[in-house]
Amino acid sequence: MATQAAPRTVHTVCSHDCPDSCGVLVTIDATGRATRVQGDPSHPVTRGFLCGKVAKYLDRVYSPDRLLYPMRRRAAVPKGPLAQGRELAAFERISWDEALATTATLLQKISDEYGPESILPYSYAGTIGVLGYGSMDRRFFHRLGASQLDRTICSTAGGDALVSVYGRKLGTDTEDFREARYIIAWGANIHGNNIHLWPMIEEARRKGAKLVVIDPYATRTARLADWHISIRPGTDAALALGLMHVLIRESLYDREYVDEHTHGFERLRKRAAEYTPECVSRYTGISAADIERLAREYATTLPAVIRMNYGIQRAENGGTAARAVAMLPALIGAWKHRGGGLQLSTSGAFPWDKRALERPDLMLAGPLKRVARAVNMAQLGHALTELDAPRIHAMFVYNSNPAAIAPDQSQVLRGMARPDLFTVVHEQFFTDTADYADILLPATTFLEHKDVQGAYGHYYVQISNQAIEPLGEARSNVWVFSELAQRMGFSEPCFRDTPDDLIAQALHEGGEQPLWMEGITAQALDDAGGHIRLKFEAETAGGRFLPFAHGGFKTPSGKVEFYSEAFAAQGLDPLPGFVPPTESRHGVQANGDAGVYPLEFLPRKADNYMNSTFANLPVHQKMENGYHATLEMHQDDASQRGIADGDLVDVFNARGRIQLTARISANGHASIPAGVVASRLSWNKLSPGGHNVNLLTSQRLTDIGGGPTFYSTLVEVRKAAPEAKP
Ligand SMILES: Nc1nc2c(c(=O)[nH]1)N[C@H]1C(S)=C(S)[C@@H](COP(=O)(O)OP(=O)(O)OC[C@H]3O[C@@H](n4cnc5c(=O)[nH]c(N)nc54)[C@H](O)[C@@H]3O)O[C@H]1N2
Ligand SMILES: Nc1nc2c(c(=O)[nH]1)N[C@H]1C(S)=C(S)[C@@H](COP(=O)(O)OP(=O)(O)OC[C@H]3O[C@@H](n4cnc5c(=O)[nH]c(N)nc54)[C@H](O)[C@@H]3O)O[C@H]1N2
Ligand code: SF4
Ligand SMILES: [Mo]
Repeated sequence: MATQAAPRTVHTVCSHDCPDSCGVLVTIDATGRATRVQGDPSHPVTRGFLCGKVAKYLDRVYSPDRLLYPMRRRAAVPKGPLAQGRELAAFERISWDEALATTATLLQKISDEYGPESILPYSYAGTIGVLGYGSMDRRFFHRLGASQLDRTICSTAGGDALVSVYGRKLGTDTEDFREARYIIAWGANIHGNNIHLWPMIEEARRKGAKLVVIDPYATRTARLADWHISIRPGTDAALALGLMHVLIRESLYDREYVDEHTHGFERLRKRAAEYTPECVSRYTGISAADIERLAREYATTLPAVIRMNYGIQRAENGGTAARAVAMLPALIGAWKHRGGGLQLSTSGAFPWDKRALERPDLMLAGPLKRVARAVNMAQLGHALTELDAPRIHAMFVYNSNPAAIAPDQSQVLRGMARPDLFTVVHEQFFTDTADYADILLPATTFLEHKDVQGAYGHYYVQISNQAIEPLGEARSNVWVFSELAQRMGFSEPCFRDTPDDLIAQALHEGGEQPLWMEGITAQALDDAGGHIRLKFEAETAGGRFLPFAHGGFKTPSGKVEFYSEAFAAQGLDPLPGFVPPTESRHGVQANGDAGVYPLEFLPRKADNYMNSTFANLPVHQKMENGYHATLEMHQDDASQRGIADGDLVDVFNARGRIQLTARISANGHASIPAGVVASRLSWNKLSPGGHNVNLLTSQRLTDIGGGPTFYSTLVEVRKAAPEAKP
């Protein structure tokens, strides 16, 4: 990158795992240093502002704690937690040449000895840039014949549920929320996790719209809403069925839309008939009158839109819950109106050329000569300690911090501590996972590499340019896997593709571009100043996008599927129904645990971190101040246990015990209802006792999509014995 006249501004895209995918303008000074980040004012969703986390991004990019060169674990140092600031002593600096050569040699040896499937890639969405998330890395592991990773950790329960009903992951346009008159935020922490939707909602409210929040926890969004419905965790399917019951009983549904566009209404009607408001009230803790009122308001205040987010699908029955909620807009014909419908994810609108980027065909060209087995990332503990045929002997971690974010942490860490496991970690910081690395590689941030990006919360394609030179010897994901492939002797030309080549491939440049992507090229993105809206014009009059106003379902029946023949064929319930999570107050009979561990635990995300990202940075810690290592409890639960605000408490179940400080909301302002306790995700090494909330979560999977069940966790809490105080 030649130094240009300064100061100058470079268009980048925030690549953190957030629906908003903000356009970020970076100001660069004469020395090539970034001096300012700012939301792109010309981006219709970013609208010139960034969230608090990324407004402080330069503190992260230029943090003194960045990993700046490759390292190798010193021979005598066992794998395991290292105190923050002391990590360097456990490693010795090596060159990239040596790091790559050692990695290639060991992966080859392990592949020869145990078969390539004994190698496990572990990555998620540290970056959601199209190249950084999955391109050269996938090619590499496909050619190697490594186990495939089933990337379930976040959204597969809800995603598969949405697809089972509509056949695709599309939703109401974020910008059209302005036109709504009734907005339900359902398991959606908009202020914490999706802030760029808020101005659209505010605009709608200024025109008289009502905002309803359905969340067990009183988020900032809930406190600012017109109506906060505090639902018991894991009971959303029951509520959705209760609403259907009222809508159908009172003929508030849209007969025309239902007749023309849906499949299985009569069977759904019978099912919903079982869910009277009284019975649903017993499950959800919401009064029958409120359930009726919500149904009536929702069906009669059009356009009505639901912002469903992933909060509801982190329960054991979360797939069915998302399915049931997703059916509501079809029942009332909400999709017909601009500003009506539902948004869970918009990611299905971006037709990237995934086959070209990921090259799954390379599995057949490699030593395996077949499709490799898939390992569920939500059961990493099991994979590293119990999986056989073959056993996992090497793990390559990038874009993820599994030691902190994966459930059932004690088993995960036991696996990661195995001396016979060869672990490579490509990271920006000394995370909890880096503490277990044999080889540690420094990674770039989105300011330091080029990428292209879509979004799961809007409909713009964006180009993210390289704004600054990589810090130290940091290198991008694309670079690392391209170099490694060459050291492994993979001769296919695709391993030499540059980021620009990959971007062109992602956009189908030089071939026939699919509908919605026509004319969107790297050059066009540059010319447009960084972002281009997907080309919906071909399908819609006036350029507004109403995804399901007139059909467009990609289900087997070609309709909205209230009843799923595909589920029936798999032996699953073809209709939505309420099955209480094993670990929940209604699951008592199912496992007997609720007597011992009576409190429902929500191990939530921090408003000022991004999963575990940012947790180590002082500015972000300061913003999160007051919540770090706390357990939010209702006064009643605290009093019953003799616990006062500020007391140190043990939070435990059969999987482990962590110590937190009780944070008891004053009466009337409870953040959480009685029977539910909540805490937030952070790094283990920054948590008292060295473990975060995931020590308590289980590897049980969701009913649909094989996702984790973080929000179906039972615990008990007691005042910590004085001698246990750290
Ligand atoms: N600041 C910040 N922003 C983020 C993230 C972050 O960690 N911090 N993470 C990013 C990621 S990876 C994702 S996937 C998105 C997710 O964004 P969201 O989908 O909003 O995810 P969550 O925060 O898990 O859950 C949202 C809300 O659901 C509530 N909830 C929990 N259980 C239930 C339930 O049973 N029923 C109902 N109705 N509500 C329930 C929680 O209390 C929470 O307030 O956010 C992204 N944005
Ligand atoms: N208890 C509990 N657990 C949870 C959740 C919860 O709500 N509660 N949320 C779950 C959800 S929704 C998700 S999505 C997962 C998220 O889990 P992860 O995807 O592991 O997310 P992060 O914790 O943000 O860790 C991402 C890491 O990637 C690194 N990184 C960023 N960019 C790059 C890059 O370009 N290259 C490389 N090599 N590394 C990079 C960052 O430094 C960071 O350490 O956590 C899950 N775990
Ligand atoms: S984390 Fe989300 S809201 Fe914050 S800058 Fe990135 S995309 Fe925007
Ligand atoms: Mo996520």
